[in-house]
Amino acid sequence: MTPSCPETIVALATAPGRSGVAIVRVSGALAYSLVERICKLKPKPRYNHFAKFYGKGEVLIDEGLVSFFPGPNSFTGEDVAEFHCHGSMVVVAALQAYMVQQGARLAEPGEFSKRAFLNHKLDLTQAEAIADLIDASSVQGAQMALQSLQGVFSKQVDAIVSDLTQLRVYIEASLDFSEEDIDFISDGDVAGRLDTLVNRTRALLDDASSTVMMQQGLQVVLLGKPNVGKSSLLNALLGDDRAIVTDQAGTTRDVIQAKWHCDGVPLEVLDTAGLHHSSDQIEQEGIRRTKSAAAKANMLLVVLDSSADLEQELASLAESLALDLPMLVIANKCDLSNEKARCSSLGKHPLVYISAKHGDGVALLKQAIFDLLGYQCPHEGQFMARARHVEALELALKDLHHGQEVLRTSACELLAQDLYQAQQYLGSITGQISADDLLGEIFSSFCIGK
Ligand SMILES: Nc1nc2c(ncn2[C@@H]2O[C@H](COP(=O)(O)OP(=O)(O)O)[C@@H](O)[C@H]2O)c(=O)[nH]1
Ligand SMILES: [Mg+2]
Repeated sequence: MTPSCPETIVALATAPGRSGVAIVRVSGALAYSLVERICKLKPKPRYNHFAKFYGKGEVLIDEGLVSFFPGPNSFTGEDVAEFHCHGSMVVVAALQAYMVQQGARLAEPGEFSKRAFLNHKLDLTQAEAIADLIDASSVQGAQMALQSLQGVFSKQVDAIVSDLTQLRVYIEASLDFSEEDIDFISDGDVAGRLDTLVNRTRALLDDASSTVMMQQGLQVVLLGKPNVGKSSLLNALLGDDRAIVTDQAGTTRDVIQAKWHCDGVPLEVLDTAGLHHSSDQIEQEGIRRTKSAAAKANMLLVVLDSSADLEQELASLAESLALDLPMLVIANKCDLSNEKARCSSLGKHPLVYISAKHGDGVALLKQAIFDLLGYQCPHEGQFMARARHVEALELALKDLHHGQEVLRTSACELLAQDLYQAQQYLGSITGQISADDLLGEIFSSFCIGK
């Protein structure tokens, strides 16, 4: 076999085990001849033949359906054959063993999708969506993965990449004419086009990161002095008596972990020992654990007593923690301080007045948590993204922001560089951008004549 003609691969496409039907799938140059040999027939493209399946030594293994999909109009883009046999692992093993004897090899995980990507049948996000669809544990997750598989996410990335490419082409071309007395930047509304690109990338990033939060979940830590109502709040969020609540300071000594499904987002909430100066050895260890849990969290819920001086309390807690994490301040026991449950702010942090004991303001708190995390509930047509895509969008956005800065202050060369990098990051999402694409675009859209 030459390297340009990849080996023929074979794998069980259905779940292993006893079942009514099992499907053995083959992809590669030997697919047709394997059908001929095993089924003693010349398959018609995309037709279901009923056939007997013969294995080593022409022994009859099973009977079932066989179909052949000639490349490039197949899932992988290569010749593909599917053998539908009875769902017996003995039959499957015999079929596969015979195919291997005839020159095929067992496929590696994901190899069919990888070939589909390499043969441009799918882009990377679509290939990833197949895995996400298979792994989806909820109807919503499956629907979102299906949207990605149908190219909803890729189309949005491609649309941004296309506009970014046009802007790059314009900037690169204007560099060639930099001696001439033309103001390319203002004539081409470069700043306006760049602002639009930033806004669209940010919107896509918000959408993408929300779906990642939905899949991966987040860790949220309840922090505060003893007796402010952290454990009461945990119980109110869960709607369950998970943690012991008493009016004695130091009731919670260890970190308590609880799963909280907050409108479909799996959050892990950690209730902790109260932060204060203590000479008690057990409490000291509890406080050490509180700090260590806080350092690993995605977000801190700082619980204060609403009758205290909130600013001062927050400052002293923030000082003892010295963490740079998203922080939501909760003024609890609003029933005692005659405050209504409501949203406000404390310095740069959002603030929510609640009564954990009476359950007032818990809905406001949920929304404030989502707002601070930048989480948006899935909308109609919501696609599924992965952490890799979020990272690429963040990096692209960073470069575009840098581009906005250099446009205000200095040369076009630096802007061209930022746009180039942003394009690489965005292109890495779908796996479709290469240097050749840009060259093609430059030559096709400009007739510079030199
Ligand atoms: N009135 C009132 N009491 C509360 C509220 N939240 C908690 N408490 C009381 O405050 C005391 C300490 O609560 P707890 O949840 O154990 O505080 P923690 O030490 O921060 O975990 C208990 O007696 C609770 O019943 C509230 O919203 N209103
Ligand atoms: Mg407690």
